[in-house]
Formats: sequence, C-alpha cells, structure tokens
Amino acid sequence: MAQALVRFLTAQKTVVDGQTVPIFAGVFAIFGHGNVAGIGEALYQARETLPTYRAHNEQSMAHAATAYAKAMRRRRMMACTTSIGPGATNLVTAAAVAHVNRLPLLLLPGDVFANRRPDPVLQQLEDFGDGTVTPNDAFRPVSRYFDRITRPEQIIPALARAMTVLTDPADCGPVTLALCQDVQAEAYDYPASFFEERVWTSRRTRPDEDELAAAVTALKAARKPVIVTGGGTLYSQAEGTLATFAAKHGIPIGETQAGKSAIALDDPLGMGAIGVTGTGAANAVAEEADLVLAVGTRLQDFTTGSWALFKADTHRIIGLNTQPFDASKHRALPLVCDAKVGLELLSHALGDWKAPTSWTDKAIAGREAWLKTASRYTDASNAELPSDAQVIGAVQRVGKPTDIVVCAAGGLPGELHKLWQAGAPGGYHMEYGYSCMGYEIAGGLGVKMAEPDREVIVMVGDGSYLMANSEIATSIMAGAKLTIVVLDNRGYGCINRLQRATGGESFNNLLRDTRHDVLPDIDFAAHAASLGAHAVKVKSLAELEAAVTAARGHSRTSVVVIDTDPLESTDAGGAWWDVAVPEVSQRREVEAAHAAYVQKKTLQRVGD
Ligand SMILES: Cc1ncc(C[n+]2csc(CCOP(=O)(O)OP(=O)(O)O)c2C)c(N)n1
Ligand SMILES: [Mg+2]
Repeated sequence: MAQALVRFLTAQKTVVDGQTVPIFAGVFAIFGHGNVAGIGEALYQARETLPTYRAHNEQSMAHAATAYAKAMRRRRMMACTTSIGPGATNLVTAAAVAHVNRLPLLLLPGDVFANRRPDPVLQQLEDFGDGTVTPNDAFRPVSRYFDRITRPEQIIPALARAMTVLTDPADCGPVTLALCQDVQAEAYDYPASFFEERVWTSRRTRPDEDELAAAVTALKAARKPVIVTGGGTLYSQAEGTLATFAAKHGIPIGETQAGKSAIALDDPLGMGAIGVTGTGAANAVAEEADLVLAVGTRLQDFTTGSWALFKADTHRIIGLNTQPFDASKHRALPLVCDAKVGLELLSHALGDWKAPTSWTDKAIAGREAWLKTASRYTDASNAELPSDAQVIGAVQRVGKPTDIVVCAAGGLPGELHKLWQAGAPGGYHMEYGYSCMGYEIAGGLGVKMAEPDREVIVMVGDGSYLMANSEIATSIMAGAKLTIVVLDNRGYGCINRLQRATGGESFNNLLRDTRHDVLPDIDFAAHAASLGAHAVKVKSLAELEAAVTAARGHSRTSVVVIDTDPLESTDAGGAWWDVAVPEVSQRREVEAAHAAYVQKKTLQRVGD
C-alpha cells in the first residue's frame, strides 16, 4: 500500500509557467516504527523522482512544507510522513497553521495496527470506551479531509478525495491520511488506472450573474469605496489585475497580512497594511468607507479591528472570495469567484465608473503623509537599544526588491506589516493566521526551497527562536541558505506590552519578570554557530547593515543577532484590538483598563 501511495503521488502533476511538473515537490520525513518499514521503504524506492528530506522536528518540517506551498502560491506542495504517537501528534499544531491559512499540506502520520494483534503497540493510547480512537483523531478538527486507512484499497478513493481538497481554491487546506502500520506493508492488486498521470490546475471559478450584478450596483452607488486585499489575490495571481482595477476606478487598497506585497511600493493607491497593525493611511480610508470590496480575505479580527474599524453607518461589504463562507461574512454581498476573474468582470461591467476624485485624492495624500510618518520610526537613531522598527529600517536599507522577508509571531508581525516595504509580490511572507511561534526559521526553509534564487530573510524574536530553531541545521544540510536576524529583547516583548496595556503587572513574559534563580544570558550566536550557521552578534544598526550585507555573499545560512528594546513599538497608525480585560480585579490599573475597554467595545458592529 505504501508503495502504491508513493507511486500515486509521483503521478500527480501540475502546470507552472507552462511547464508540467510534479505537484508534490518532495516529502519531509521523520521515521519511527510507525512508518520506517512501510512508507520509508517506499520513499527509498522513489527517491530519485520524489525527494525525501529529513528534518529535526515534525512540527517544524510541516511548517516548512506549508511555507513552501504558500510561496508557490498553492500551485505545488509537499507531503510529511511521521511515525505514530508523538511523531504524529507533533504535526497537529502545524496542521492547524495550514488549516487557518488555507494552504495545501498532505500529512501521512503512521497509525496503530489495524489488525490489533500486538495491541497496545509502543506509543498506542488506549481509550477504555472506544476501540476506534487513536491520538490521530486530534487531526480531525485541523484537517480539511481526514481518513484512517485500515485496508489497502481504501487509498484509491481516499487519495482521490485528498487531491480534490488540496487543489480546490475554496476548500484548500491540510489533508491527513492516518496510515495503519500493518496496512502500509500489505499488498493489493491496484488497478493500473490508479497510477496514471493526472494534471491538476487551479480552478478559476466564474461568478453567478446575479451576484455580479448586485456587486456592480453596490459599487456604482459608492462614494467612498476601499479595497481590502488578502492572500486570495496572491493565490489567484491577480495582483496585476487588482492594481489595474484600482487605478481605473480610483479605489484605494489596504493589504492584510497574507495579502501584503500584492501592490507595488510606488502605487499611489496602495495604502499599505490595514487593520490593527495597519498604516494611518489605510485605516483612515477604512474608517470612512461606505463600501468595502474585500478580495480574497478571511476578514479576521486583525483586519477588521475586531470589527470596529469600518465606522460609516452606510458601509457595505462585497465579499469577493472563492469560499462562500468567507464571501458572506458580516452580511457581505457575496461574489463567489476567483479573484482575477471576478475583478476583470467587475471592471468590465463598471465601465468608466470612477470613485469621486475628491475621495481618491484624499487617499493619495494620506499615503504620502503616512510614508513620512513611518520613516521617523525606521530611521536609525543613537538610542542605546534599537527598536524593532529601527532594525526593520536597517535590514530594508540594505535590501533588494526581490528579497523575501519571513516572520510569524511576536512584536515583529505588527511592525513589519506597518513598515516593511515589500519590493515584489511574494516578498512578504507572514504566517499571521495562526501566528505560530517557531514557524519563522522552518518557514524560511520552505520559502527558500520554493524560491531558491531569491534572498530569504527570516526576522525572528528571541522567544520564537528558542521555541524552534533546529531547522537551521536542516537548511545547511539542504543548501537552502537563509539570513536569519534574531531580535533579542530578552523575552516575550509584545505580550509584556499587551499585559501592560490591559492593566497587568509585568509578569512571566520578559525573562527579568519571571521566577528564576539565575537570569539567563543566552548566547544566540554561539547557539546558531553550533548548528553549523555562520553567526555573529552585532552591537549597532550600522554593524547590522554590514552583517546582513555580508550574509548575502555567504553560501550557507547566516544568523545575525542584535539586542533590541522590549518596550518600544510603533505607536503611529494601528487600530483597536479586542483583548478581554477582567471586569473585576484588585489592581486599579486593570479597573481603568476595563473601563476603557468597555468604551471601545461600543464601537464593535455586533451582527453587522
Ligand atoms: C506557539 C505559540 N505560543 C504562544 C504564542 C503567544 N505569543 C505570541 S507572541 C509571543 C512572544 C514572542 O516572543 P518573541 O519571539 O521574543 O517576540 P517579541 O514579542 O519579543 O517581539 C507569545 C508567547 C504564540 N503566538 N505561539
Ligand atoms: Mg522577544
């Protein structure tokens, strides 16, 4: 069965830039008794056509696979195989990352013996009341399709369903096929048709005529329209279409975390980031907007300012999305279709219609003002400890338009969303659907595998670095060179700031505020060097610029460490974020924060 499964995977193809290529670029694998003899032996036989990569941590390898699919704009993907038990459940968090971000990821964890003869096998949990439950059931809520293979012929329908989900723009997400150990090794007389080459290309769904007509009517009535662009625009490769659409109809654009990099830096209608971590320019137009054209976005709370950002009473949303669930959020007028197709048809139907010039001009002026404001934060200063924004400024000053910045959690996502100037589509890779600490380095590895000719710069906090760093070694093994900038503010800086903002005492976030005998003084450069990286600690922004420039010339992964200020963040721009504050507390600061919180909550558009 495992041999048949691997052979099936190698027969699945797609078309990228006119070339037919395998849709599975490879398999990340960590073997154990649950997969080494079955899938492991099959992968060995296929090692020339379907490369196997050994990683150091199952969660990290699945992050790398997810990042690969994202960087490939969902056109190609990878599979991950693990043993049963801990190897398998180590994947669950990574499955959730792919699930939230709607990214294709094929997970092949081992599972217990279907024949149950050796029960309980090593690492088998035993449910006292249910003989069918294994820890792999934990994949169910984080998989778009889950199946447990208890007979060899079950992979025939299961893999067909898996491919449908992995390649469907609306349903796309992780697929988990839990492979019972004994079944992996069983023989079955599979039909030859099962192994025939199949080419999967992304479906471009066309809109329903009535939905399109309703969207056109709504747009034509708008006086203050704004576009919110999300990851769906990039997955549809619609960034050029979107820019043309916006220019023709005079509509400013705000970018979500997943959507950032779609709009060129010099586009006068590009307002930059929108929402909680948004620019002053984008949020100003959002607040006034009477119509929001939401393209390929899930409208998560960071985008909508916890649903308090859009303040105009008359506002209306058009949900242009391949997924009806997303298209209908917040009473939106759904326009269920592919982003590129939808924008083209909308534009055609709108004809010469343009938003009022006064609105467009106001947005353009707001953008100019924001760029001046932002540079105040990213310019170098003589402060003893630089802020995250100043580090971003330094990395940007020595950057190239083709660089790709990778990040996921901590204070950096907010700062990068507001301040990073992405030079080309795909140049901003932020995992902010699950914002999973530890994604950064592993994600960088996946991005580099997808884009070997572009410089991949991972920006990561000390906390995320400590949570998952072992794929530094894998990146060196794989020749997937990364530049990793570690911002060491000695703790969970952004959560400490959030704690303070919600009235809390600094507690259990920065290392100095934790219960400890000895305050750790972690030498990140020495650690990275021990994994095989070129590593250096820098003492100033000037040294940082020099080190990042030097890293460009290195053939193996470089880690550049810089101490930063944990208390500073960019206070310009931004919008309110709903984080629940206790109604009752012995701390006066919490009571005050709660009173302010109650005020803010009145701005939320409940049910709207
Ligand atoms: C796996 C995981 N655990 C916990 C969190 C909650 N969290 C978000 S940011 C953060 C601190 C990150 O610290 P660091 O990487 O040093 O970045 P900093 O906040 O200092 O900028 C925590 C604990 C998370 N996002 N992911
Ligand atoms: Mg930190």
